[in-house]
Amino acid sequence: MRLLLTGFEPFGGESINPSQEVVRLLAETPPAGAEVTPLVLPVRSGVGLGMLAPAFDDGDYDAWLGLGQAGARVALSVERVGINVLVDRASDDDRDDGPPEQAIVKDGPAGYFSQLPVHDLARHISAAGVPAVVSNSAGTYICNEVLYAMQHHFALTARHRPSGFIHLPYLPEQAEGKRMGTPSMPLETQVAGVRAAVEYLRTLGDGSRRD
Ligand code: PCA
Repeated sequence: MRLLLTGFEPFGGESINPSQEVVRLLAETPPAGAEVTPLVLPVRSGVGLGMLAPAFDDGDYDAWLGLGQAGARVALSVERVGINVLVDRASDDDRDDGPPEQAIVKDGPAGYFSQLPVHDLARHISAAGVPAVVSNSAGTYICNEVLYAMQHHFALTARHRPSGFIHLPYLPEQAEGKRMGTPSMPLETQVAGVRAAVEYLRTLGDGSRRD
């Protein structure tokens, strides 16, 4: 299985993003039977359709797994759905009705499910000893955008690819200095969890890739 594994650059004043570290480490020592190509994306709108989808097509990968940081989470969160909403947090537009929001794809479907069996995947990660849950919201920022954008891209071309998204907790060094009780998870544990996820994707087999 040839997997495109993506993470994100640090954002929101952080100097590290767990997804970037996990992607790097897993690409260095991938699980047997998986060829892992790492790609670290900038945290800005438009990156899903503008950068990630073309990179996937260029490499003609069998599968895509996106990773990103979700600081409030206590476990690896296997995302069920991407919705057609983008809230531009980077905007400094100080409006009474909150930050401006827009559709990711104008007149696009309201949402797309991940093309992964999310419960089985979360169970598989948990069985490897790493806390994992199914999440019903990937938020309304760039991680949600790339999940939506990739499924839209596959839908337009009627392709089935094992593809989905996992949110990762903060690393311990990120939680330090934040509000007491801010959850975090050591990097080795996060890597073990994503390794289990990649192994699970591999067991889905090449037969799950359909054009
Ligand atoms: N997390 C953000 C964007 C990049 C990242 O790592 C999110 O959850 O949308």
